[in-house]
Amino acid sequence: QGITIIGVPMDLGADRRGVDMGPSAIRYASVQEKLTLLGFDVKDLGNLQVPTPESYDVGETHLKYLREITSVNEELAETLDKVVLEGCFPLVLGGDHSIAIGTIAGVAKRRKRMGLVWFDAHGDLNTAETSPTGNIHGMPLAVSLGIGHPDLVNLAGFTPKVQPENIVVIGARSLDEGERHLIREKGIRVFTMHDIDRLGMGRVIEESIDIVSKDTDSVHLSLDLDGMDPKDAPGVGTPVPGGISYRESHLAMEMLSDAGVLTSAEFVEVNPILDRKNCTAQAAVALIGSVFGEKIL
Ligand code: DIR
Ligand code: MN
Ligand code: MN
Ligand code: MN
Repeated sequence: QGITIIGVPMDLGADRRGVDMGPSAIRYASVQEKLTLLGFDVKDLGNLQVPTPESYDVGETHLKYLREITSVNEELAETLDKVVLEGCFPLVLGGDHSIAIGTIAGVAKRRKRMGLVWFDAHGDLNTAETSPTGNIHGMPLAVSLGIGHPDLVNLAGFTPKVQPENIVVIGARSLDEGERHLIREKGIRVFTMHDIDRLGMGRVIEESIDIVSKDTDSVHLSLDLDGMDPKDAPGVGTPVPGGISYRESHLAMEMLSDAGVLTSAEFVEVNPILDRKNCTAQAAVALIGSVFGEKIL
């Protein structure tokens, strides 16, 4: 099968600079070599063009860089729609998590019903009204549910992109008040770190696979590296202690791979400036290997 890589060097959606270098860091960690060795036909489209913050005004402080983030996401959605039409597996490299708005719009466009695995320390369920920061990287899951600024919600000409019952959030340990409300209101299945501690990652993923594959025709994995424990993935803008371990993350990817349900994936929030010898990008590439069937034996 073919895999198409797209880099999105976006750092307008978060406060810490340097996440725009994430796609390079992941490429330097040999993502293409790994996938080629696993037997895939890999095509790398390079990076989308992303405006530098120095050249633009931040705009409204409760939706920072809304215009620029919207236009990059529009282009990303169009690009991914083509990749899906070609029958290739889209692998998106970020960039901050605001790019999930375009990724999900692009991969959901031709699908009737998509499942979504959201691996993250955060809920990314804020709106301009509930966000404590105004950073759009804290909003993409809400936007994909059809909640948020109309320019973001209506991207690619349809809304919502996903239904709450087809979503799982894995690894949550830092939620804002408005996000907790939305989780309860929409009945979104959130496996917090508490659940992972109690049930074990194996059970969590078994239940997750049921949720995202029930009555769906595709499943997208949106993986924020800050879902992992900062000891194993220090190169992220908003690290939160007490996260998913290196092995638990691998088990999750291996089980998703064995289930054969994934149809697209994105790896976001790798920030090489805050990293230790590119180990976060290396962790991302190791996880990508497991997603595509790499085995220990
Ligand atoms: C926080 C941080 N909830 C916000 N979100 C992050 O700004 O909305 N998401 N870091 O990955
Ligand atoms: Mn996060
Ligand atoms: Mn984030
Ligand atoms: Mn996130």
